[in-house]
Amino acid sequence: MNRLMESYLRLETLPTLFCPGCGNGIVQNAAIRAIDELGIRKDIACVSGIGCSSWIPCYFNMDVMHGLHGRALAFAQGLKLACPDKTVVAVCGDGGFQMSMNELATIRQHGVNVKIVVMCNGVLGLVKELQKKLYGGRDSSIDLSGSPDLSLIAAAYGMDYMSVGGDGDVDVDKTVEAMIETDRPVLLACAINPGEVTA
Ligand SMILES: Cc1ncc(C[n+]2csc(CCOP(=O)(O)OP(=O)(O)O)c2C)c(N)n1
Ligand SMILES: [Mg+2]
Repeated sequence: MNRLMESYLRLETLPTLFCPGCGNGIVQNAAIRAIDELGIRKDIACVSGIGCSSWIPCYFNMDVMHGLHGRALAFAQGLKLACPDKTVVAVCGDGGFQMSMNELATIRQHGVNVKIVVMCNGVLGLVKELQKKLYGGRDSSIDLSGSPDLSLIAAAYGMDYMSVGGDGDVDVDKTVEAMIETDRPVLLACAINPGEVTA
């Protein structure tokens, strides 16, 4: 692990629970590089819900909060209203995000400048992982293939939209940086993989 990652991660919490090849680590590392590049470690706070991707900020050695499944957007707004000088980022799984998409209306109505990262692996990842480990891989009710196009959801709520991972042509670090620097609410969709559970 390089020095930058060592200084930003809570080493006692490692290794991460991410499955090999899932992509959560790629976005996590890009976020660390972007935060370091912008010099905003003390000015940023990350809020998450429950799920594999919701662990992304939990490994950060800075202001973070691990919330409840589907509640990251609500907590992020409360935090932003209480601490307007903070850059507030909500990290959501695609399952958790869809449990509270209605929060986008509140964000719009009150002009709450939060950044939303949605990790799109197309499944309820943590549940899939448990089913694989405990129930011999018999998947049940974890498929999110009916999910909506998040660019249209963002547009419907008048929110800026960014994406990474879809065409492999986007610089993840620069996109995360651009999301943080934009002075409006942003929805960043990260296309990732379900990953391969090893244990
Ligand atoms: C209110 C509530 N419902 C269900 C669960 C069980 N649960 C834990 S993680 C999870 C799925 C998370 O999926 P997603 O948000 O897509 O994140 P991922 O694990 O794929 O990154 C579920 C349903 C829970 N913890 N709380
Ligand atoms: Mg998911």
